[in-house]
Amino acid sequence: MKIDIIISANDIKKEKIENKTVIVIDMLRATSVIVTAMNNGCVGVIPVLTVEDASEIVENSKEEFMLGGERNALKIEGFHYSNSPLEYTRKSIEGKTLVMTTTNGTKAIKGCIGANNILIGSMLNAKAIASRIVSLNKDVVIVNAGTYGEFSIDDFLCSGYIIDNILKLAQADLSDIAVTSNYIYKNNEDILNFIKYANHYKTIMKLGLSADLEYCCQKDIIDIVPEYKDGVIL
Ligand code: 3SL
Ligand code: MG
Repeated sequence: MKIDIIISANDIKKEKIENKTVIVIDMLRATSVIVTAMNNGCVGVIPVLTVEDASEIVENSKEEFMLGGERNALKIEGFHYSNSPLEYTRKSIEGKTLVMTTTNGTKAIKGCIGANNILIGSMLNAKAIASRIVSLNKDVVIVNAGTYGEFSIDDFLCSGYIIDNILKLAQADLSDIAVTSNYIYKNNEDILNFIKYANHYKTIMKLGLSADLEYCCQKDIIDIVPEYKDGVIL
């Protein structure tokens, strides 16, 4: 099994993900939200690119949807929830379908259409992701959402942790960038302490959302692997 990394949603290339298992990571905060919502009984998450796309789905369906996501890290006007994983409690999301749009995370997920399997990863479910990867036994590309098309320390460190878990279960042939992310994780196992250097960490901190940062940095508190298929994450 080969493991490679793509560093941002803007860098996804069709030929790099075709026939591969893809893990999409936006640990701050979109994929942490999805993993949390699904673990708390959310029926499914429909990722969309724009606020208009989200409104269109809601207007053209009889089904009741919850709307979640962010622009500039803040709740979107008229939406039920922001992009804080702490809002997606069992009480708020159980039995509901979530339509979600975020700046980088949902763009990365939709950009991976064409891959064999599209798994939703985060620190929260890293061990579960590793087990799934080993059982699928296909070449893997870890797609970091990044931040506004740029490399983001947080997603890269999370990739290194997931790789670490895969290597505990199976042998893998790592690309140079995959080796580097694993090396950086190995030397910085305290995630919160290292991602403080990330620009997006500073943005979230400035908004007073330190509880989100602490939550998203926890390792393996959730044992599920959401997967995106045919327009919905289940
Ligand atoms: O860009 C995204 O998808 C978001 O996760 C960013 S934020 O953490 O909600 O600002
Ligand atoms: Mg992010």
